[in-house]
Amino acid sequence: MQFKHFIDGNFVASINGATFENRDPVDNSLIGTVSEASAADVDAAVKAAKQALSGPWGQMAQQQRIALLNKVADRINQRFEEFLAAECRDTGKPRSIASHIDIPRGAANFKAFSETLANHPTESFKLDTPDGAGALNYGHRSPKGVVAVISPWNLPLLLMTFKVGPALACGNTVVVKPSEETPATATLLGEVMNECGVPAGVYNVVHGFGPQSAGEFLTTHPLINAITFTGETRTGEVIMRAASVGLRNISMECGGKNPALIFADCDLDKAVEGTMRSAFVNCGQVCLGTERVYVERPVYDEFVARLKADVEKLKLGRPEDEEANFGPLVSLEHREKVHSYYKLAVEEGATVVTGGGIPDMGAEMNSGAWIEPTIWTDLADDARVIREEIFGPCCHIRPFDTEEEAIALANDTDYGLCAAVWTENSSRAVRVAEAMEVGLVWVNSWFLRDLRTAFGGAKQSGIGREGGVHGLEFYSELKNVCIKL
Ligand code: NAD
Ligand code: 6OD
Repeated sequence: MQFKHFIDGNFVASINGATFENRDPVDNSLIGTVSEASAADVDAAVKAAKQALSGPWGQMAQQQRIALLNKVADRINQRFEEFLAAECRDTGKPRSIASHIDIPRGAANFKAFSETLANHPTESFKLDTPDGAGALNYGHRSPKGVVAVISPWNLPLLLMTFKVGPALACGNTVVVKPSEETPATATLLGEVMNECGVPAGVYNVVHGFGPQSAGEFLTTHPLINAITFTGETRTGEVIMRAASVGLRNISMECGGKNPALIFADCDLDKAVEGTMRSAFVNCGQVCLGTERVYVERPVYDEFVARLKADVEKLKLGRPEDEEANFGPLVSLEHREKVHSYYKLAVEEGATVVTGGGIPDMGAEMNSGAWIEPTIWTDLADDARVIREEIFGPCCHIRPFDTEEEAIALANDTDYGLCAAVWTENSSRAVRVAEAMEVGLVWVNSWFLRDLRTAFGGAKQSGIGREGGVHGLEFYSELKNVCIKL
């Protein structure tokens, strides 16, 4: 297979012919080659996006634009199987996960943000003036212009469309730089855009890496008006520096080291099930995933034993294996990083409750990026494994004795993306939720997402909020018009 850039409505190879390999994380076999954008390719994409702003897209009435985006959502659903196969091949994730989360949400992102925009009122204020006639103020939103979308590999279509949906709904044009690990669904979306009649240049894709490659060329391009990024905090810092030139707007969704707080008064069945999902779904590669679990002492032993038992029931296997609910990590490189933390945990004095190594997957899959789901206990609060984001299928469990202690432990981190609180006491639920220094809190649930709500992180987990009307704030320029009557 060959994954080309999608520029101005056409699939094109790099001007200099450069490519890189794309490998299947299940067995490290070659999926295909991907064009690697040079500065000239990125320039062509950005200029196409700029040009499209003054073409039919720029003239289109909001209702027409919204109708087109609804068509895009429908077309993703019609080509569901192709998107599903592409996403599973790139990431190795079980079909059962991608078919319930990644692809439906990839389509829903186009509908939800169109609806939000269509139903969002603009503000208006009548002002008294000394002559008694008054003045009318009203808010008018226009697109920001060309938006650079830099996305990661863990939920490729979902996280990319979470940004492309509102960007296009607001009338912008986009240049997307998907992760080098997962080029397929962003490319396939180019076909869908053409099939739906989205004008050329509105949606562009350039492939490549970060530094001195497509990511850097895109974020430093002077015609980019805003940059929306999802990925690691350290990458976010680099992109912020690039955005500071020309004072371009940024939206940053970055890393996390998210806590779960399990109180003795919770429904333990639900807490175990929810923590299982939050720590291990998608092989732990979810920014909202739980890596630190704090359990009130009376239920600590039982919780650890039950989570261990459930983890040991996970079935590792290929995406198409219907029994499998646990795939490989995204790449051998990421496996190396996660495995280094497994070794570090032991050096730092952890008790390995389960897992901790690389599983034997048999001759056909042993060259893939497999890793065991892992639970630790007994680490000190300042251990690196407790403080640094691992982004793998692992968590550390620690007991606590009081609500105050649990809150202090949960907040003792540089990150602030989300927290999960498990308690049947509603007063405690509100108290603890409001004390969490994060952008999102779930009480007695996890990753229960309503697209109309704000999404984003506190502290080093990000800057700004997207989702619902909050996305409109970032993706449009609000102008106040004052009319003297
Ligand atoms: P990453 O930061 O390595 O890469 C993300 C994207 O940035 C990729 O497309 C990459 O090519 C690009 N990039 C890298 N360096 C760049 C540079 N110098 N200039 C421009 N672009 C550059 O992240 P990843 O490994 O793909 O994803 C995992 C990380 O993403 C984790 O830290 C995870 O927590 C985070 N994440 C956060 C959220 C969220 O919503 N907060 C969601 C998913 C993932
Ligand atoms: O559900 C969402 O809207 C969202 N942005 C999820 C992010 C998951 C991170 O891996």
